[in-house]
Amino acid sequence: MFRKILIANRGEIACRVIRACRDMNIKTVAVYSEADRDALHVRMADEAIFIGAPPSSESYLRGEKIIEAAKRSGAEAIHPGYGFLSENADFVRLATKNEIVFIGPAPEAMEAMGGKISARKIAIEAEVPIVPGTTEPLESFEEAQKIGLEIGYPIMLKASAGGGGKGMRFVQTAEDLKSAYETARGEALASFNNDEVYIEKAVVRPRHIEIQIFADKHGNYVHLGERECSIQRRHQKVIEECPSPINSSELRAKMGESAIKVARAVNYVGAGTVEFLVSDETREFYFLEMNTRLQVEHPVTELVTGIDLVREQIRVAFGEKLSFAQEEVEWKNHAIECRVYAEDPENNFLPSPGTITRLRVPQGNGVRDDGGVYEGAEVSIYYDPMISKLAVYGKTREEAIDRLRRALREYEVGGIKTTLPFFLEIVEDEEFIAGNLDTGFITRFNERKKEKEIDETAQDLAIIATSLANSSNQKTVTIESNKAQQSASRWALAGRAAAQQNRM
Ligand code: MV4
Repeated sequence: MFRKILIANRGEIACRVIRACRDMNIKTVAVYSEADRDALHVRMADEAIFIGAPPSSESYLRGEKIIEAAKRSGAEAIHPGYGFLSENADFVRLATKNEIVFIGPAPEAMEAMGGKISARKIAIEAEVPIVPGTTEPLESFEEAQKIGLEIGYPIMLKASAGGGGKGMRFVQTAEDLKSAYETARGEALASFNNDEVYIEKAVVRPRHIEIQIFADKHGNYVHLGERECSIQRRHQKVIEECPSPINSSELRAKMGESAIKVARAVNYVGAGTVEFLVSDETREFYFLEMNTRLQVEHPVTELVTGIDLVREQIRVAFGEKLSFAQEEVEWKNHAIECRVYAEDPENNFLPSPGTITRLRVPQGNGVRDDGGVYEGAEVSIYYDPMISKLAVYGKTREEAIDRLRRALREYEVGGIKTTLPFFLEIVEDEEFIAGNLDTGFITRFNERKKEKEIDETAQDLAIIATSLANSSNQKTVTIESNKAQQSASRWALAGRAAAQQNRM
């Protein structure tokens, strides 16, 4: 086995990988930027090497500096985590040239899945269903018009180089096409330096369900089931779970088989994720894209399968066979993960950097927290503000939700704002509890919340009106109605009270 691995990442995922290495008796090397001198991953690793200024373009994205650090420390392999260099084919080539093992797939597999159009072509070859649409970039607006009519509205315009919803437009009718076409291309060019866009039929109220796959260098392929990721905010996942509330063992087997077909088509090695859109009505599924890395939400799969994905990645990269066969994979219990961010849910999820003055992480039955911070640590403005992933499991979805609520209540973070209060509201939401999860969930959730606030304000006003009518003392009434104005939103007030209680 490897004796030393360099982790080319930071935050919770760097800590996660260091823990797996420690399990396996492998020495660890952290890299860090100026902003991360005191970061948790630096404290946890056996060694740490400084790689540059805070902006990731000057540190965590500098392939040559990281290779140099690996050579200097004698690390035989590099684990990239997610983000940063994890899907950079040139970095893989640079590592290979320097005789360092990249823990992940070959650069060719990465490139094949890097573009959405290229990925769609591969899926067709592999006889896996894709969302109906084009498999070449649109040449002109006129062509878009023609195809739009053929496919039928609504349609989606998507950037070939896209990701994170950038360069993506939902187009309801032919009249909206012109402006959508222009803005999608403009956004694609600005974000990816590539203005290629293509058309997909819009799937109505789809679910986003992905399949975890794994392959070794000996031609063995397995799938580890699905993760339901339909709850997204601005195309960022917020909550992930397994099984999907619409899971059946039949659907899982079918989607798993399709995911393996896609992976095989590019000779994939290591951990990968194949994303699908699933129609809520028909349960039909369509290939969307493949992510050629370990994903943020991998703990959900670990909790239900009992397989350590990072350990398996390391074993496979070393050349060992998968430690299990498909028939041995069992799914037990129900797992749910929340991404805890240093963001203010009461202020449009604005990042909330600063020093964590108090930290109490939930524990107990069915709770796992993958964190990247400690009490006294600084959440910097330079990187993704996710501070931890709170994952829970229970025998049933109900039990998992009960434990999630308990864990969220136990969680205390002081000094910065976090998304914990937002999750506390979601676990109480009837639609979430019912498992009615689709792409529109967060929008509907926000609308329900607004309605509730209006209701409560109306109730407040009714109480004031009553007291007005009943009161003979004019002065008291004035004070009360002032109070009512301040508390235009009882929810906001409750939030502020919670903030004062928990985080000061
Ligand atoms: C779609 C879609 C409907 N039809 N594609 C893809 C990337 C993801 N971030 C959003 N994507 C979507 N692609 C077709 N053909 C709807 C979405 C979508 C979505 C998907 C899953 C979860 C949340 C979502 C929110 C908005 C749009």
